[in-house]
Amino acid sequence: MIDYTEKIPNNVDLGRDRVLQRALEHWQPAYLDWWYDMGPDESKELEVYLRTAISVEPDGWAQFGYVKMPEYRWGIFLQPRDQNRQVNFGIHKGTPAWQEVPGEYRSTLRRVIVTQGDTEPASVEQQRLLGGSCPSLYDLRNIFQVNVEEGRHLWAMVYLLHRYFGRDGREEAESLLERRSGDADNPRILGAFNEPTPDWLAFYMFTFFTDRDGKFQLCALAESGFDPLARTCRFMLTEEAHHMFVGETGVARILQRTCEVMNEHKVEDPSDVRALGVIDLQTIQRYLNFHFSVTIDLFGSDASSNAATYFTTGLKGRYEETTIDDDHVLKDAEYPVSEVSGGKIVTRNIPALTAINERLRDDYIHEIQAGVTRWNGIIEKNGIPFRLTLPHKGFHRAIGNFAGQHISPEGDVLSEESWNNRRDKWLPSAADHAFVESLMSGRVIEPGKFANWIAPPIRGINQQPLNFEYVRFN
Ligand code: BYC
Ligand code: FE
Ligand code: FE
Repeated sequence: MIDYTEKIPNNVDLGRDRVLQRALEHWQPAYLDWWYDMGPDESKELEVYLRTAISVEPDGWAQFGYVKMPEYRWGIFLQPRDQNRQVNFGIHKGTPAWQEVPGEYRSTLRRVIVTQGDTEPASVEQQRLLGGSCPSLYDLRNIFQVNVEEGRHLWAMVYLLHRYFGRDGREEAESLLERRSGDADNPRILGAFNEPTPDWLAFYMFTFFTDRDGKFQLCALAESGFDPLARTCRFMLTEEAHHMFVGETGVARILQRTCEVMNEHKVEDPSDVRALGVIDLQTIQRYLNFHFSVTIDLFGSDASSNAATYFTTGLKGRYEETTIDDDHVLKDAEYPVSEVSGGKIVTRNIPALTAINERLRDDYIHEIQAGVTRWNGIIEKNGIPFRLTLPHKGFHRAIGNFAGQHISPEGDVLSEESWNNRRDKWLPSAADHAFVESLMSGRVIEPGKFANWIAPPIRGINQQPLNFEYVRFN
């Protein structure tokens, strides 16, 4: 059970470790300063209908109620410990899971935890201005829910840094509050977390695509032989599901609304669609291309000795490691990866250990494809002959084998010039952004009302009606 009488709610018996508790209580005001500075703009006084974790059990962990966000009870919640848990892969397979950090893996593990932790506040920074253009109170509440939970994910990593990494850990925890998304001098660590999230279509795409990278990375870390990391990530995954729900249904509602308007007015041409105040399907496809490509970069290089080390040493597993039917050591196994050779994309096998990143990316793409198919179901149901497609994996990549190549969404290898000539057909242009922003120039905050460019959701939050006052402006 979670102790809410403590200054920092937790289920790790924080009160018994005074030194750690004091260190975290020292970090807490710095965190709040960061939240005031970089959290949702002009949100301090709003009362938001949020869920808060009250138990770490999978069923009924949450309680709903109005909270001012700076008063949200950010805490430290780990899945309960399994006394018999073992390291399930790599060279230490079969030995008891580690309760302390093995000395020889200290810096590698710290780096992985810092990289994970860095993405959490980055996403809050990326989204901080979106409240000013929300399409409804329901959506405003959802983005705030996502933001407070990303804040909690930062707490989750900071706890590990403070508890297990001593002074270096404390310094890293401070740096996590100092880097800034998109900052020229002190940016966030990974590429996608320095991209702007300028509008709500970008936000829904981000929570569908990029929060799902979060899911897959957390799943891989939830296999870790370092048990506190595994237990932390398991609980974070219960929060992640809602973020991806917000993204998938957000895009679905935009598609639904666009299709309705296209049918009602019998228009197909993107400029006619835009003239009716909804987002044309071609622009949605371009946003999809952008978010998919920058997100699959987050999985790292196709062939990565770092990834091989993480796996071999038991620090980071594969997606659903324990259900995979193989030896979990992968000494002689191979895995196919693609690259450009002689002006064509070719596939060849490399050692499975170095292809761990690629395998996780493929697992991710498989799940993404299922979501895109569900989106297409909406367009199909509306009788419109248009389908969204995932671009080729090599399209618009900055990391791995395809970095520096010019690959079309269909997977053709192009010259730089010919790629540049078609860029605006494939990725959102300045004009696309200007159009989407023009639709979202104001916010809709009357209970039960929705902006013209998005359909209402099927149901409200926690069985509340759609015209519920999800956010109170006092
Ligand atoms: N941008 O050997 P490689 C989430 C660097 S999202 C910039 O392939 P590795 C969330 C790399 O650091 C989940 N740099 O890398 C979502 C390395 O640098 P060095 C976040 C990049 O280590 C939404 C070099 O390139 N969690 O939670 O195998 C909202 C060589 O690369 C990038 C994690 O990522 C990039 N995209 O793999 C809120 C889990 N990619 O050594 C939250 C922790 C690579 O040359 N991170 N580089 O200096 C990891 O496991 C690994 O760091 C990565 C990279 C999989 C990301
Ligand atoms: Fe997160
Ligand atoms: Fe998330």
